[in-house]
Amino acid sequence: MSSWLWKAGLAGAALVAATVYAAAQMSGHPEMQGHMSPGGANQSVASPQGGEPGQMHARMRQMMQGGMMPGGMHGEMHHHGMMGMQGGLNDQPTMPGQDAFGAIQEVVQILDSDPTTDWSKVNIAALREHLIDMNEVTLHAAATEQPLANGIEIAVTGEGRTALAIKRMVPAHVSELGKIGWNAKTEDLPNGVKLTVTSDDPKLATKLKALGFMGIMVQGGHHQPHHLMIAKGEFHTH
Ligand SMILES: [Cu+2]
Repeated sequence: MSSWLWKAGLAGAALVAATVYAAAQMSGHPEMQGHMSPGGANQSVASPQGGEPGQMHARMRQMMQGGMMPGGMHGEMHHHGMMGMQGGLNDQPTMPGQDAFGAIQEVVQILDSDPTTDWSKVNIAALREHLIDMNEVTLHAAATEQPLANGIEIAVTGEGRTALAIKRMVPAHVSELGKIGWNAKTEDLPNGVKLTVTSDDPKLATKLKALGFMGIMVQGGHHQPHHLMIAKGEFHTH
């Protein structure tokens, strides 16, 4: 169906794209826009040679007119996957710049697209503070690891904000380790904490020594749900 589109040339294709875009807007389904191709929603399925000039124009239109719409990122990423393989010249980057910036951007998009979000409770500043703590603990804390017969003992220390972040995050992580059945504890140090993790299982004891401080800190996968809770104002300690 698209051969006439080619012959119609750039202006014609752009006109079709604009019409389809306008129809999508009027239909009251803004989420369709991210998936729209100039010949209609089915075209990309029926004829996957989507590198036509018209599609480029449709995409640029989306970027200009609808780039900031709620849920728009999903549409953009959908397009990125298709366009990326074709090496489209007008392809747009998806990396937000910094990991913490991207984490906050993702959470704000989730809150934006959730009609039940209570904006009177939302606290993005608290999430930012926690992500700064994570940065301090991940990148700036000193971890002195001491192997034990049945596990590992780690002195985690730092200066100023780093020490505060260690004291907030590492003891909180111990309770998360308890949930996955690991035997962990912390003791206070003047500029951080001493983290001890042990096991009666010799295999796990060997693994603990191999994981070391950061390998142990990433256990549990609880940060993602906790970040959303912090942003929603439903979680005050981490
Ligand atoms: Cu976190």
